[in-house]
Amino acid sequence: MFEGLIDRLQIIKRKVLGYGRITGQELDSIFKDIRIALLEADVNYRVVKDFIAGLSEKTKGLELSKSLKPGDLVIKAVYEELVELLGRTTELIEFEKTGFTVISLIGLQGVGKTTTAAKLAAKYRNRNPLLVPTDTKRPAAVEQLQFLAEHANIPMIPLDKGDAVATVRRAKVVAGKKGYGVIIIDTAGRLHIDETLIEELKEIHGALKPNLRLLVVDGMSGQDAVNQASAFNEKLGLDGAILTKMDGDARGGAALSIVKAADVPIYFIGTSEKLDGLEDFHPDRMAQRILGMGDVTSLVEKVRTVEAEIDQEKIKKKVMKGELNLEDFLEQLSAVKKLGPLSKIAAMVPGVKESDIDESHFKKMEAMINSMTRRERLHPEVIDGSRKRRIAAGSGTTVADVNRMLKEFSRARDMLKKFGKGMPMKMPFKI
Ligand SMILES: Nc1nc2c(ncn2[C@@H]2O[C@H](COP(=O)(O)OP(=O)(O)OP(=O)(O)O)[C@@H](O)[C@H]2O)c(=O)[nH]1
Ligand SMILES: [Mg+2]
Repeated sequence: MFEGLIDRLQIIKRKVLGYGRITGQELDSIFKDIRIALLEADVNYRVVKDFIAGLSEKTKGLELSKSLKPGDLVIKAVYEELVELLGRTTELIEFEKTGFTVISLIGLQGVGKTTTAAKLAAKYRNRNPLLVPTDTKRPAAVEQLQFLAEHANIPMIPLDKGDAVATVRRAKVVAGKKGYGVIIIDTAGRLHIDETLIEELKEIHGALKPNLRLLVVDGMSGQDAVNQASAFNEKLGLDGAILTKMDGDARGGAALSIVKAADVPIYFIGTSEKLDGLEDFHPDRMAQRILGMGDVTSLVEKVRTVEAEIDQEKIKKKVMKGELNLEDFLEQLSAVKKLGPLSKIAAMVPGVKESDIDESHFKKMEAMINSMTRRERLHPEVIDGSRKRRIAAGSGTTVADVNRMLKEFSRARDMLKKFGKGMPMKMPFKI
């Protein structure tokens, strides 16, 4: 997967890490190399343009840190842009808590819909899946799904009177009666996206509304994947994509373009013809793979640690000037949360019992701050009555909760300012 791109980026990486100093001239040459590498991997040119713009933005303040080599910072920036390009976070299927979750697999001919339907069913075997064929044109299509279903030992509903819509209606009834947890619809493919295909899919989706409409695309199809995704997205509305045949010589274009250019997140990748050849898609791990595993992970960690120290210094200064805002607080909260449950951490402090800590209090605060606009976080004084009502509604709290939180916040900020000098950074709220 992505061999050509990986090789090229390795060469660029070595060059970048070798620089003792990086000025505008070196950066321009690095950007040029990266641009070529991405274009050769068949990444969409607009995506490449935005990638370089993002990179250039991220590398502006390079001279800021003295404890890091400039090359480290550039590679970390490339890594972060790559993660961004691939969708940033891992997409997880949100299964219905009661009843069934419907997943519809759509896509052009031969991209791997039927194979992926069986793979998905096998992956979520413990959720009691049911496979549903809807390809009425090609008799072999149903046989293929039947064969895979038997092989995987997953139930499949037969085609109802050769009618796709009747079949999904029946699947709905059967699933309700027998308690199937996931309905996976395998749809018919076409050589091109035409009106009959779209109408057929609309009818199927009208009869059984999918929780997830996933486009299956051939990972080797490069930028064409973007065209397919944009067209299907516009006509049917997509929730995500599955990229198949990534075990082949996919250059990277499809995976690296589809999220940004077609606004479709990647849920899974197909990595073999076999039933277990379906992997969750992790943007960060994929970016590590593309940039050359191991060393990139430790490099990024190192840069992040130094940057976190710099941030802490900044926060301390803000505290002393009484300039702490709710955005800083939210950042602190998430940083602490990464360490584990707050109650466990606080319990390490002598004299504090685990039961003294009210986790829900922090969760509430986080929800409230998350429901604020950036302006409100930076300048809490603009939060008036109607903003408070909106924040309360958005975070599932009450206006009284918002008032309490704001009051606690300003009291803590003022106190910290008074006593801040020489004091270590503490949670600005009582626990
Ligand atoms: N190597 C590899 N082959 C795959 C993968 N996914 C599917 N295939 C193969 O691709 C071919 C087509 O797969 P199908 O599942 O029949 O594709 P389809 O989209 O259902 O095709 P139609 O129903 O004709 O539109 C088969 O030979 C599969 O074995 C994958 O992730 N890796
Ligand atoms: Mg098929």
